[in-house]
Amino acid sequence: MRFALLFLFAASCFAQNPSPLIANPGSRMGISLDGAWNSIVDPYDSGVSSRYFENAKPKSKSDLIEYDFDRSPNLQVPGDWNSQRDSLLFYEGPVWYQRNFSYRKRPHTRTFLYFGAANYLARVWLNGVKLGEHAGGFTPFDFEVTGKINDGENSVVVAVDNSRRADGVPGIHTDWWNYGGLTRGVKLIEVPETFIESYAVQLAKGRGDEIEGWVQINGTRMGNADAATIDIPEAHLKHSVQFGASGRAVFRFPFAAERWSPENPKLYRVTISGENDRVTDEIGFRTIETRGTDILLNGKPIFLRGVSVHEEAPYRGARAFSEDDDRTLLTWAKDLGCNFVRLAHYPHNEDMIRVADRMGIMVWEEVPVYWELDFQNPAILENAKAQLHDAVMRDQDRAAIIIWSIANETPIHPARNAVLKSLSEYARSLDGTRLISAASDKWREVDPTNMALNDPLGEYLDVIGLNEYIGWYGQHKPEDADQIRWQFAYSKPVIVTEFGGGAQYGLHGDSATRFTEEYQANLYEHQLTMLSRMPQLAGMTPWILMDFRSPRRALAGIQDYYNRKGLVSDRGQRKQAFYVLQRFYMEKAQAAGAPPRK
Ligand code: GCB
Repeated sequence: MRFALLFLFAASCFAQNPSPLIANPGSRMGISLDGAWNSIVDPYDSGVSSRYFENAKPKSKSDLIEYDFDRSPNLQVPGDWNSQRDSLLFYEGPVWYQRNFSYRKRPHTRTFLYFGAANYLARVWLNGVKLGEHAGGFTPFDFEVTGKINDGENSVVVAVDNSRRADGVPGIHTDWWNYGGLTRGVKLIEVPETFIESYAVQLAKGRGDEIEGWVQINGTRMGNADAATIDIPEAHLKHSVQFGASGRAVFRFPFAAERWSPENPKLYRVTISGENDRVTDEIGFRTIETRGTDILLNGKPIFLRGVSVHEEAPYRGARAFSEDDDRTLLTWAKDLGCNFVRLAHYPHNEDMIRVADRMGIMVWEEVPVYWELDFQNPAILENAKAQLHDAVMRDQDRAAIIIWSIANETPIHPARNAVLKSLSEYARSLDGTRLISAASDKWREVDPTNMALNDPLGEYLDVIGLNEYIGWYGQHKPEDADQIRWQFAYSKPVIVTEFGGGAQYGLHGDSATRFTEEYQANLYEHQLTMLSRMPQLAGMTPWILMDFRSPRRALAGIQDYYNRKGLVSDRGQRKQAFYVLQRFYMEKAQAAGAPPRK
């Protein structure tokens, strides 16, 4: 009973909106609502009782209304609020956004209000009527507004609250900036009455010569809809399949695709049509699997030359959101010699994955199941599942994504083990074509030169992620790494998903002095010596490409609220360690016979 009540409470707190999540929104008829929105900062959360959502105006001079969106300052959307106004840099709490827009209704058209992301909790009203709520700061959501939108003038109000919460995912503690706001774009999307909601078109697992997938339609004519057609004109391929009663068409057909790879990021134009709707996408085809301790891309072992990346904008200390930001970060990764990035610690914006697809960079995508969460609370698993679901639905057609990661550095205990087991099973049920992983830092020192990772989570994963900071945190010096050996409880491929140390760009000294570029470069030298001897190593994503804001990093004059473990500063300056890793990756690439493409 107690459990049932808890669950009900949890479900109502984190109710994901019931609206279908429209895939590939960029290909849809859309009206952008980006730009300047009016904003009211509401630290005492009084906006609901004061009915800000009505956007009311005094009707007479004696009317008392204690807010006025029109006279309130603007915030740019997309964008976090923290970097737009000095007084909001550390702000955590609700901020109300409002804007007017005019709309022309069209017959036989359904309209959705689509948000790329809002951190963390968003409550949304259209013309004073509540559309719903969404929890989770990094995944898209939409609301159908077909019967609610006015033909003419409209007002949309969104209360975005980035308060950290014990029942949230992530929870109270993170090592990144809690950027709040409408951090990604907002738009109206128009679709036909019966439309293609989502689809998966990928090479079948273990088969390089067959496409496997499904198309889901949504609408009034689902029961008697026609066939779905998958059309790949360049390959003269057209395949039709009947929709089932639930509006789903499942297919499998032969296709000898030219494979997507970092050396040849080939994308095909694919058109999916059904009923009166059609969607076009650019899709790459590749296989990804493991064999023993190897990761195989298109059937061949590949070493993942990676780096970890936060969704932090180069040059401006803000949440990244634009294709320009994405391209800058991925170009730096490519210059470093990478063929792989770990997009930590939450789903980055959709364009990031599309740019990676085009640039030929493989991607590890992650959900923010990070550090200690309240794993006893059933709401945590439901929330994590919802975020994973929405990330998979958004990105499942991107060849670049090879790994879904379900967690980072979570403490070992039975409730956590059970939650992550469920989450791994859920990930496989959503997408059986990719590898499942998670990063663990729960290794132990067997003796001063032998380290062992024995996290029971390993049983549920295809690939083991190891975070270790030898030479930075703990007693070891960077040089100690030369003697250290690793053993793993599971005979699976290992990616060292984090190692590194802090350095302030331009700070020089000897290699024993913390925060100098020399310290960091020396640490990388010794780490790379150690990792080269790691028997199961299939790749690495050192921490991290670029310095990023973090409220935990207070050391004045050096950190100034930035985590300085970047290989590149937040202004794009390359530290010495960048070149150490670059040399290592160039050698790796040459040994594999595939020099990295520029
Ligand atoms: C970690 C975390 C990462 C931190 C990093 C650090 O283990 O996974 O989010 O930023 O260490 O710099 O301490």
